[in-house]
Amino acid sequence: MTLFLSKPLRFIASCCIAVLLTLSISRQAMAMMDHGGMLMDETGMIMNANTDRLPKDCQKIGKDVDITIRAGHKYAEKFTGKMFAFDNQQWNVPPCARINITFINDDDIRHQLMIHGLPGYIYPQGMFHLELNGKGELKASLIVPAQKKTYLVHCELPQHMEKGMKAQLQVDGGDVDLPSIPGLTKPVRADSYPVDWTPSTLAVLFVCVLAGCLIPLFLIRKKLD
Ligand SMILES: [Cu+2]
Repeated sequence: MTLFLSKPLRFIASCCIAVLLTLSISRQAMAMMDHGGMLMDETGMIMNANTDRLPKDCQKIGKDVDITIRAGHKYAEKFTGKMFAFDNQQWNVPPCARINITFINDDDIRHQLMIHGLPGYIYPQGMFHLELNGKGELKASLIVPAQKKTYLVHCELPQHMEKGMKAQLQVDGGDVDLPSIPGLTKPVRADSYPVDWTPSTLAVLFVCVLAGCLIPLFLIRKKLD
């Protein structure tokens, strides 16, 4: 259409298009902006990121620690009976560390990285939360207190923690080891599948063992004949 417009009109039209495009981009950026400590768009979410607010027991930032945490089903392959996992199950940082996390989801499904037990006066509900709706990457930071403590790290989607997405973040070596961390700690109550040995189950076992011995012998003899 601009081909049929005069030069000044074409200039004005171009300016209008540029303004509209800028407004559109700004609106997308607005969607990514802070909504009460939460950054969100269609790919994921960052909640309670903190790069500069010091916990009460820290005079200054102890150290900048860069950590990459990957999530996905392939990291659970080494754990019997697990379906999802993080690539590591434990991280240790010094007191007052500013942890710069790169969170990568290698799966096509949603995964979260949640850290619990942080001071509520900086992190509402004591929580730091990253979430990716599918494959992707997020970067965000948090500052941990000086206190020697172990924080729960997990994915809170239904059954994801039970199926392996559980880990721990220890500050200054941590105060405890959390239970049920794949490859690291034992569960509080291990699954148990006891066999109820009744006369009938013993009889079934006896028949199975007998059949297992006699059938090969019978087949070998038939082959020899
Ligand atoms: Cu998950």
